[in-house]
Amino acid sequence: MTRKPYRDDPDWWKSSAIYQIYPRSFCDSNADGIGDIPGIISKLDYLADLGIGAIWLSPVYTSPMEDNGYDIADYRDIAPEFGTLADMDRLIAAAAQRRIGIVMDLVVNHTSSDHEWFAEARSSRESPKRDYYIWRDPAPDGGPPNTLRSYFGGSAWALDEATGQYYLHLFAPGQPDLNWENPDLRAEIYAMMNWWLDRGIAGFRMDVIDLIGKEPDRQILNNGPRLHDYLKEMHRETLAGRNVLAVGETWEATPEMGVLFSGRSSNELSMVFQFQHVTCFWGEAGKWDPKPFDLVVFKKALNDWQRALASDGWNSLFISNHDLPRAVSRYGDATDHWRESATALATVNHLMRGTPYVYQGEEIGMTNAGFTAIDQYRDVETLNHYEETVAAGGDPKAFLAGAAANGRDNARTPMQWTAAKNAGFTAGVPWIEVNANHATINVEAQIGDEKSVLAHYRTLIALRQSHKVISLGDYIPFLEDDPRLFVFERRLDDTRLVVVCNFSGEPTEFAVPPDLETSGECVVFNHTPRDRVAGTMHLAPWEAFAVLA
Ligand code: TEU
Ligand code: CA
Repeated sequence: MTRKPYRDDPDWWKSSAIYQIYPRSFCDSNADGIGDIPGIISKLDYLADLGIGAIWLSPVYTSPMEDNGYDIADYRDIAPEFGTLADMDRLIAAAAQRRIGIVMDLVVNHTSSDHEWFAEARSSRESPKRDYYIWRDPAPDGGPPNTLRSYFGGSAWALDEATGQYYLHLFAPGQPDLNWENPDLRAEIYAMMNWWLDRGIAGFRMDVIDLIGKEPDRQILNNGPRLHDYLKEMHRETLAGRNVLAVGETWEATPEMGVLFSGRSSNELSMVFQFQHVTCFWGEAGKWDPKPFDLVVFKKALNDWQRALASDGWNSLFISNHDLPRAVSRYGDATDHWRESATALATVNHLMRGTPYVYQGEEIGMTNAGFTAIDQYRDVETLNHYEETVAAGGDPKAFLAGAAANGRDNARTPMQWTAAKNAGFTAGVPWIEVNANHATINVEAQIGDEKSVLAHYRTLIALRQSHKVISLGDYIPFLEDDPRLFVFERRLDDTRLVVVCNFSGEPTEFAVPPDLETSGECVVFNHTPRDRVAGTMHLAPWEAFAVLA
């Protein structure tokens, strides 16, 4: 096997898979019911064996945890429930020994209201830090300055009674938005980023980064006029000359914008997380109102990004994260074809062009939480919207159905390590319920099983490292209007990789287009190994395979 790419290669992230850890739910070392950094260190051999090149660590900084750490009170220290700065240094070093980088979550659209900047800013209108945040006078009737809504429900403006002005919070009231127009604020953020980079981290995942150029008076939030100026400045001041990965979370990015963020001469980001393949299945009332899955719509979203970034720019490939439902529940069939659909989804996701991300537990096919009552939920977004819905006379049952499909806690139940009590996640009482199906879906049950979901992920990750056609080859979609088949080809010089997947629970006939016919080596499969793609093929439910020629 080729040596795993690492930070001695500037493009290491093009042939690596990145593993996302949601620390609160990964592994608890001290029985307080909350996952922590020593717990992560204890699982590094598991992650090394999976073959990943880096860990994206959701926030571990000091925080009152109103939004599980996405509300940061001190960017340069660690929340006590997660550990200490010394633990963090140990994690960086222990990961580096295994050629695994640590990518920190950078949450700089907002801080916690407990951050010292905000305490100073709200102390008086004359405070030198006042302008680090976004303040407006009340409307003539004393109400909020405009109708902007928070993503977590309610007005996006909160009144600070002492100083008589409103501050902007696009998320919870405890998450005041920073004012990126202030150059001193920007300099403080870059200094903090360099402080972390100098500690040896491998890069940043940048939370809602497309919001930092907002113009709240004009109700412009995403992709504000100065966004790209800020990102270029940030790159110059922090990332330039270091072989680090920078991935921006951009909910509103279109494929054209993807090139602006990640193109060679942009000097902004390595890549962005785009969400068109997620939001295309949200209804009129948004995520609480899910639409049924439609493969043609799904392929169009993904294929459009593949096409737009074919010669410049770079894609992130992901089907789940800590804000989304579990992939096998959302896109697959967790009931009747659990293993087949989990492996099929992984096959297409990992074999496209870009950098694949694996969200903790995805590699063992973890499923949605299955919560039916509001008191099972912990997520601020879900709880706030529930209250808002009920207060407005909405139907709580309908809301709970939406939350069961798309609520963020689906991804936040504890990692399922074993069949034992609490899934081996904690010896204490977990902060959120463990999914009952840990009795059958867990790491221990899959670790020695060649047919497991886990083994399939290991194979896919290794293939990317050893075959340039996967990391760098062109992407050519086939049968784009077919409602069941997800088929594409990758090509690099004379090497071809043909990827075929039956995205349905029915046996399906596949009439191979003549220009796709090939024979070679079956490098990955979830049903039967196939070395020929030709004629009319009969695919089993959720069958997926790839042939290298
Ligand atoms: O998420 C941004 C975001 O807008 C969505 O996740 C949002 O929470 C919702 O699902 C859309 O309806 C990022 C983080 O990933 C998330 O965990 C944080 O809560 C949020 O930013 C605030 O920092
Ligand atoms: Ca703990």
